[in-house]
Amino acid sequence: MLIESNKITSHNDELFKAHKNKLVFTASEIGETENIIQKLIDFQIAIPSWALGTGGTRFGRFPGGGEPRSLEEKIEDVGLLHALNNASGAISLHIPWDIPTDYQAIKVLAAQHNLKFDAVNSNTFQNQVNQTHSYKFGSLQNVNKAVRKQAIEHNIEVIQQGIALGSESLTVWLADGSCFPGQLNFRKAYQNTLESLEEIYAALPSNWKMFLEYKCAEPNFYSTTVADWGQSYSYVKKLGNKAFTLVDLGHHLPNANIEQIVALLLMEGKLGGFHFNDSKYGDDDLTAGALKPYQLFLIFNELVEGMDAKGMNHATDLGWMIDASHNVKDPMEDLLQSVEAIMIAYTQALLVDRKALEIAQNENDVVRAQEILQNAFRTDVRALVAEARLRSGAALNPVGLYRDLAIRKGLITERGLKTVATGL
Ligand code: AOS
Ligand code: ZN
Ligand code: ZN
Ligand code: ZN
Repeated sequence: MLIESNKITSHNDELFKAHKNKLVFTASEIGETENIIQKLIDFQIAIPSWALGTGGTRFGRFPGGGEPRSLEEKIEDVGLLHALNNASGAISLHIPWDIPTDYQAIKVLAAQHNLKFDAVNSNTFQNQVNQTHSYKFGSLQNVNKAVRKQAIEHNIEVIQQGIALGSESLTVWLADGSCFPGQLNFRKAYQNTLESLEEIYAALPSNWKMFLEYKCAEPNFYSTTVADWGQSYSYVKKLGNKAFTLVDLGHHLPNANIEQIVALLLMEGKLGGFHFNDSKYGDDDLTAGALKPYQLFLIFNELVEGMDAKGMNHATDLGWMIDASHNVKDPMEDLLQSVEAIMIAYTQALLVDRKALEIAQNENDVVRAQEILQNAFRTDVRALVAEARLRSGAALNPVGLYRDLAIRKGLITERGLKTVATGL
């Protein structure tokens, strides 16, 4: 299924007048907008291949139909999202869920949709068919060397797959840990994991990055071997300058100050990228910005400040990705909403008056500092985000157009009602 460009044009024509009025008003409030709009046009957020099917919980799954049945169809879905918002120009694959049969054809298909291949993800949290050893008691940490070897080889295989596709980073998320006190020698689990990661790291091409994602709990509920940013940092610091920490917003203990974590990792040159989502309890993987838009803004505030201080390119120097999927929404609409929330938070962070904030901080003017941040956060920047889409040929209202074109209905007609996306 493809969206014809005249459909986007007539959608935009219909909304144009109201949009222009709003844009003029926004510009009158904030002044210079051209710089911001260009930054928004450049900013792309990768879509994880596993988010295109309905998520689920361990209690049930309620698929909505028309889900992608193959890697090709996942690429087509991300292509649809990108056509609607021009901000989802990359797909992140999970191996072995997404192994291509024909690499050249897959690359051509992705290019037709203007998509790049973002980080490739390894999977040592599930046993795969025909696998010799089980990951029941962990993978890279395992007390059994043969299990570790199998997991290392899998990661190296994922790098090879990524090279073939033109990806330039590997994300490692480990479910490794323990469920009960006494089950694991923490120090030995750490050492085994480090040695395993070193072998994987040695297989990285020189232009590649390795992201080590941390997570406080789940599926192990007593300890996790890469449980928090400090632990991830301690590994990536030892591994070398191609290794970085990946922050998944849902992987922290309640009330963690994620923006401070982000600021310090960035300062240390060890922040690699993000998995955006939102949560109330744990790794809920809800739509980004659905619950805590102010937190999302505060994170971007640190990112913009820290990246600018280092002269980094906002669009390319960190890995931006969504990691969310849910049970009750159309996954495509959910992803459009996440991208929109991320773009809004980024735009608001660009509005922060840095000079005034610095003065307020140096004068210990707490009230002024808060007002500066909240003024930016409370500015309605949606017209700027929409303008960036308009200028790049995407839709002024992506979810609206998705619904008007009945895209889900079209996908169900094409693929059937009872489809199960490969993967989770
Ligand atoms: C797991 O909780 C992590 O967030 C992973 O990044 C990701 O969700 C997983 O690799 C997909 O199965
Ligand atoms: Zn994640
Ligand atoms: Zn997660
Ligand atoms: Zn998550």
